[in-house]
Amino acid sequence: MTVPTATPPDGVCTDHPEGVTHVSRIETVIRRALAGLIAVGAALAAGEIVSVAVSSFSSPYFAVGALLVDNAPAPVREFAIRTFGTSDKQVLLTGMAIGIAVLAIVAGLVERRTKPFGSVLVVLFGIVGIVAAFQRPTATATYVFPSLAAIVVGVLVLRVLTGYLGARRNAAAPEQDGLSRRAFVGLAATAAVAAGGVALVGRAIANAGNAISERASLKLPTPRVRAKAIPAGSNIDVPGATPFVTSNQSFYRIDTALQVPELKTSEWQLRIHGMVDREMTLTWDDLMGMQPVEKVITLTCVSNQVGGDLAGNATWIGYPIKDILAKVGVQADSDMLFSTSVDGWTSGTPVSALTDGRDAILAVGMNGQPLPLEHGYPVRQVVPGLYGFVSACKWVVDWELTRFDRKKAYWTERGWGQMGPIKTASRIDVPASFAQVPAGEVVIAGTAWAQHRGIEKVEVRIDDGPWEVAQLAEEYSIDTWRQWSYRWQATPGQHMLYCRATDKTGQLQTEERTPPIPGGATGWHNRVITIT
Ligand SMILES: Nc1nc2c(c(=O)[nH]1)N[C@H]1C(S)=C(S)[C@@H](COP(=O)(O)O)O[C@H]1N2
Ligand SMILES: [Mo]
Repeated sequence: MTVPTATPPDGVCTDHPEGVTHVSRIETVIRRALAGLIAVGAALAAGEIVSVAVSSFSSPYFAVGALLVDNAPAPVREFAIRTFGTSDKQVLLTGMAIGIAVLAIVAGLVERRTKPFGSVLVVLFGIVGIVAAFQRPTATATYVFPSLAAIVVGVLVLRVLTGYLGARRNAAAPEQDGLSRRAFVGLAATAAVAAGGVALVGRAIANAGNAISERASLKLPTPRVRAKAIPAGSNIDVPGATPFVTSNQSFYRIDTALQVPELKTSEWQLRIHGMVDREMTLTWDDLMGMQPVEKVITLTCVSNQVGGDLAGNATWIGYPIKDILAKVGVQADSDMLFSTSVDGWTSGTPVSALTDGRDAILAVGMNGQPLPLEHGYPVRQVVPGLYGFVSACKWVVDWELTRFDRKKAYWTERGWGQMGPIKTASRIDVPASFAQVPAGEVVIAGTAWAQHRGIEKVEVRIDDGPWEVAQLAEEYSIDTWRQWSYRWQATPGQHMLYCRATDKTGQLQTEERTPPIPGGATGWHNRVITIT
């Protein structure tokens, strides 16, 4: 940075009849840093508003984020999910914002009249945005515009705020800002307010008449046959126990989407192609002309740790996948349904699991409402017995019938398994970890699942005692989880509680502790509590 050797007091210098300003070193640094921040903020705002016109997926900020998500090495991703859980996206976006702010300050500090390093940095950011936007599955040539707008606005604002554009050049100190303090503050405030306003207006336009407002008034089709009623006995009457049906608000959410796709029913299509006798494209109206079914199915994520809560049970409304596959005619040597989401994520589901008679559905409703946007609005897949990463494609828009030896889906490409059968699991929900409970009768309660095989038995062990059979809640179906409880005469002291389940094929839950990757965690859940 060029700083005048003798720093006169701030303000207008009386030596210069033109009113050229001298600025102290510290004020110069602050001005430059602010100029960089405001310029880059304005650039991002410009990118966002143009992306409203192009496509939300063309936003340079989110495109760069998506690029990071899709290319994060497996250990980094594992760490992020373990450490931040489902707030990993917020953490990434915040981290990006901090990184960008630092680079923006640098850009401001290094900008010069004839050596515009800061502007070059802004252009480089923009180019990264363009490259990232073109990686989006929906990219078209127009995806260049948001980043181009960001570049133009960023460079212009930076040049103006550093006084290199539109302000009088200071002949005595050509690298010094030619702006008076008042002019700088006025321009900086104007640019900051304008950028903020543009960003807000962009949000508002994007939200008007979009999928969110459509969903609020969407009428779900009425299934002719409702799901079997949930018997009262499927819920256990223990305070703190996991409810049999998970509300949409508390249903776990796992996906790679930094921006929840906003797809309207009128924009939704499912193209079915590949190893089929008749290619077909389904629209929302086509679906509405078909017979919906209603099913209660428990979903589970392969990333769930022993004792973890990445599982949920809902009543789904949708269309049997096997009926749709029958319409297109799956060729005999096709063994995989390769599904693609509108955000580019893919899953590969064994055709056998979709046609063997189980309730695999193309779902449009969840617990009596249209799918929440984060759970796949308007259409997703739900397949009993398989982990979500091989089966539960949200925002699904493309089905290719293919073979496992020809294609690999998103997570399989990143080191996870291929077929994804759900492993038998059981967990203790009550009492809480490290709870202090008075001696006497203590109810231990939990959840167990082995979707599409069913839960036969759950056993509980206290410390090194014998395994005792727990009481099972009434079974709804083999595709749903099952609650259990055990009454224990607790004696004072610290105790370790264990549980394990046996599925209906007679297979006992695996004792050996293994991590979630590649095919789901194994091991018996345990919990330490203190009886007082
Ligand atoms: N488009 C898309 N669909 C997806 C995913 C994803 O990342 N993108 N994740 C899958 C995984 S790993 C799981 S466990 C389930 C979770 O569904 P939920 O978020 O509705 O609970 O969605 C599946 N469908
Ligand atoms: Mo998952």
